[in-house]
Amino acid sequence: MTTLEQFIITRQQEREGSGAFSKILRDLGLAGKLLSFYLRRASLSGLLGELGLTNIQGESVQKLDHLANTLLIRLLSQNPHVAGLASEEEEHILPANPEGKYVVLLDPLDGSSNIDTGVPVGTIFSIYRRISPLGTPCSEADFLQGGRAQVAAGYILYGTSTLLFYTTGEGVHGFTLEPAAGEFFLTYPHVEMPPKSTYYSFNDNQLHEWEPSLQRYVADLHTRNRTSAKPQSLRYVGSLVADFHRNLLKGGLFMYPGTVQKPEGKLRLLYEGYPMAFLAEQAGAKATNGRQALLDVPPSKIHQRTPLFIGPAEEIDRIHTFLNTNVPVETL
Ligand code: AHM
Ligand code: MG
Repeated sequence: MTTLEQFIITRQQEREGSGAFSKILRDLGLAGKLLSFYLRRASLSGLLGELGLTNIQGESVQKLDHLANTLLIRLLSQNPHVAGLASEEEEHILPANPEGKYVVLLDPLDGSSNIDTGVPVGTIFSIYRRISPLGTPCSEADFLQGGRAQVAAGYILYGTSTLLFYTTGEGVHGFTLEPAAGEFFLTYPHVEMPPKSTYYSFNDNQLHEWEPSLQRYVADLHTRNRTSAKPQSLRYVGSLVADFHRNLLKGGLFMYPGTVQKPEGKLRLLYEGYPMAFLAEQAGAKATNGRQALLDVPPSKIHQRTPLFIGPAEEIDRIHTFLNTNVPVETL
């Protein structure tokens, strides 16, 4: 049995790393343990419901959103290796330790609409090596390096068990929290997404607002299902971490496209898009904005939004064929 800590330390020794990066991952694991503890008792501890504040995204802040954000920021800003943080819940970047080598981006509690109902939610993280000079306060440019510059990304899923999945560019590895021991154990080494889609996950309440070529793709998906020996099933939780995680293990497409009104979609490029795209590519899958690989989309601001298409290469390529050519209706 390998604990997260042992796994991180072994990898650090192999790379002759300084240990700085490992300590950040360890803190993220600690935050995961604490948040898992609070979430499981939330309805008993008066932690459900709205806080009465609105965040930078214009969304109502839930008490647990606030708790997760505060806990992660406190924990990580005490870490001497963290130069600064950016959070979906914070308007501006938060400089931490000028001597730190890394910056961390967070979606502290993803799936806010599910928080009060006992449905799985998650924490998403992404880590970059700073580009501003050591010894100075970090700058926004450290956070806007683009998806390919991520040195690590991952998520913690608070579901039937608490899982931590991450990548440092050497595959995706998953750990399960054993609450009795208070340790994450390696349970999913080298995760690959199955190449065939078993599931599709999207909220189609705005389908009439999607571009016609994407509506044609959805019609194609249903048509294939009518004739296929193995039709794909709809599964949509409404928590990106949970939806992505299921699709990662079982093979499935997740998409959150833009609409005529909001072509940029809902999800955030830095806090949700890039980290999930890094994990997807490392698991042999694809992630795009419908036009290009998401990791190649240049960022211009920290709270930028993006359409997101993520899943097995075959399914994503099919979507691209629809989006980028005019597939005649009679082929459907
Ligand atoms: P959040 O960060 O405020 O929780 O919003 C992001 C969430 C994702 O987890 C999920 O994929 C999506 O919003 C669901 O949106 P919708 O309710 O429109 O289907
Ligand atoms: Mg989110």
